[in-house]
Amino acid sequence: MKYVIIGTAGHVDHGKSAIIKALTGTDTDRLKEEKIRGISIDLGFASLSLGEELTAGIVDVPGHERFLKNMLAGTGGIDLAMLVIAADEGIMPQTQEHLAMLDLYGIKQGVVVINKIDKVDGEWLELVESEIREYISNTFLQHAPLCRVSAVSGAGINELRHTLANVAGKLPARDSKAPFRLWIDRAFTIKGYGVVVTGSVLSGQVRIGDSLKLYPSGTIVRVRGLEWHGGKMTEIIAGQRAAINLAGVELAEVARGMALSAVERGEISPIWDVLADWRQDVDSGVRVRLHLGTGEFLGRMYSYKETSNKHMRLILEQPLAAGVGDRGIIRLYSPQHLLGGVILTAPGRATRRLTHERAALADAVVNRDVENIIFHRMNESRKLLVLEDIRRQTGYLPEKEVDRVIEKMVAAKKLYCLENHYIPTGVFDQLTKQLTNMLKEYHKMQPDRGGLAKEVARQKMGLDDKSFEIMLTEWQKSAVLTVTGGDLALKSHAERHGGWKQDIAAKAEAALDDIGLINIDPALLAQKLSLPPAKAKAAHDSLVRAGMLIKVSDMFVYRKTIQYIVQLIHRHFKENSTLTVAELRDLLNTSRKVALPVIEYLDMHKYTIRDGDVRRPAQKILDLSE
Ligand SMILES: Nc1nc2c(ncn2[C@@H]2O[C@H](COP(=O)(O)OP(=O)(O)OP(=O)(O)O)[C@@H](O)[C@H]2O)c(=O)[nH]1
Ligand SMILES: [Mg+2]
Repeated sequence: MKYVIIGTAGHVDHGKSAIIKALTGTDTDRLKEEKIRGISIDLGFASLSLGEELTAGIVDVPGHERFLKNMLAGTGGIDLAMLVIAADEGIMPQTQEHLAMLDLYGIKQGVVVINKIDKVDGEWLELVESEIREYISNTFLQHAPLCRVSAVSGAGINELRHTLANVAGKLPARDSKAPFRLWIDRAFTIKGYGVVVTGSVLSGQVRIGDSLKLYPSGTIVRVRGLEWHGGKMTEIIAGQRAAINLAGVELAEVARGMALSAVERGEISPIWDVLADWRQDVDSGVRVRLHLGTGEFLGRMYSYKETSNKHMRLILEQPLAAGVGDRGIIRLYSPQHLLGGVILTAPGRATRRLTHERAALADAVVNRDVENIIFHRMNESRKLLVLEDIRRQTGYLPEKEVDRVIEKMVAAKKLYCLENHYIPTGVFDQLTKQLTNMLKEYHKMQPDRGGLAKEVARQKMGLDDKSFEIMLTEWQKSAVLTVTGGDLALKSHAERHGGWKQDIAAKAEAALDDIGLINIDPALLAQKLSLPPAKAKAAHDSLVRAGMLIKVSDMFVYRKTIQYIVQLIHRHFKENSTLTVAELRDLLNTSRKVALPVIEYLDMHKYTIRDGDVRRPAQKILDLSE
């Protein structure tokens, strides 16, 4: 069975609802006020069987200009438009306005219906029909079939049904393999069931028990029950109208204009880049109403500094959850004139310039060019992305298609795959080059340093932690660089520097083995190892990092010297029960200024324990005695 959604359109009172009643028997004007005033105010719904293999869900919209907002909410998700024009009145303002809206929403198929033929004579009818034909000749309805009916007498209704079946039958079915998506057009509670929402399923399918994401809040809800035109279902697919009983949400949290989405789909942002199709001149900064899905969203439109008003940025007052390629209608905030339509190309970025990448991305979105949508989004993000992230950037395109394209891009070396993360090869090569140059420069400036601190490099490159770590692993694997103690070095430098470091350590081993040398600062080291002063600091640092020099207060003491000192005081405690600072000073043949931090170091490391003005042996010394 194929399912399509048909939407009505046309001027107030031209007989949209009457035709739906004649076709389906359903009165779509369900509100009391609609009955009293004799006009449609809100959306109405019906089901129309168009054959054994084809069923249409119908969204009947109001024609009165005051309820245009409702018309726009109903029209966002339709496949096929039925434009109704009363024979006695002909083309009227909302006939024109609705037609423009349908066009901007990207609706491609329609049927034109001349209604109320019982009210006019044949001559008049010919006149009206030719007027209509001329009017639609340069719109998307130029090849649309035209039916003459009377909803009251029933004349032409069967022909209309056949025509609808014919046109709808040729439409490609909505993709039920794509991620699930539905814009909510009604929300209410039913006693004993709880919250129920209705809407047209734009893509994908939903089953009882599924989890869905409610946008824009992001709340995860569960599908407790499903109905299709009043009948209980276990599954509903794209093109059907659905009533969904939801668990995990209160009525106050759901309303028309929100959407239900497959959990891992949809991007949410208050700023979106758009491609606009204007029907009127607009100034940058204009306050607008965006109609998208079933919602109306307030915001402002801004032009990019360097372009015409084709590429624009939409800054909304609330975050909008949408997918790339979504189409919306733009009206002036007040008065609510139609300004034009937009196609969302991507959530906005913090720049007022239109980058080459963004312009190319917009083209790709309009052409539904999956590979280039992926490519340009990834190029600008400079991040490693997992499959989920990439799929999300493709809006509600079918997952299988997206995955296939990614595979193809990896095979063609357009994308590089690192531990299940992806990055455009060009971007990765650029980053490799950037880091290599940065290290080259650093090694030139700091030849005696082991390398550049990892964190400094990461920040300079503007990469997130995770991406940087994964790339580092790759760079180490491919021998671009080495990582030692948190420092990055080019392989050649690391080898040279490693040799030099070993050299220093070996020399230090011999030269520092002297109890007389307690505080070893870079100057003393330079003298002992005969190093030029410029290299002394780096050599000193490397000995500290290697643990050969130990920081004792603001002095640096050779590791072996500390062992000597421990032995000295161990011997001292064999004959004395206490040790004073002055005694240690004499034992070490040094000054009080040196002896004091040493004794504090011994306290801290549990060789000695302080008792008033004297020290007594602590555990580690006592252990030595045994
Ligand atoms: N004579 C005649 N009257 C019709 C015909 N179709 C509709 N009407 C009448 O026209 C009036 C408006 O019809 P609706 O079906 O409510 O018109 P609508 O286009 O749905 O109007 P809105 O939803 O308010 O825009 C009603 O009084 C209908 O009975 C027709 O074919 N012939
Ligand atoms: Mg109506």
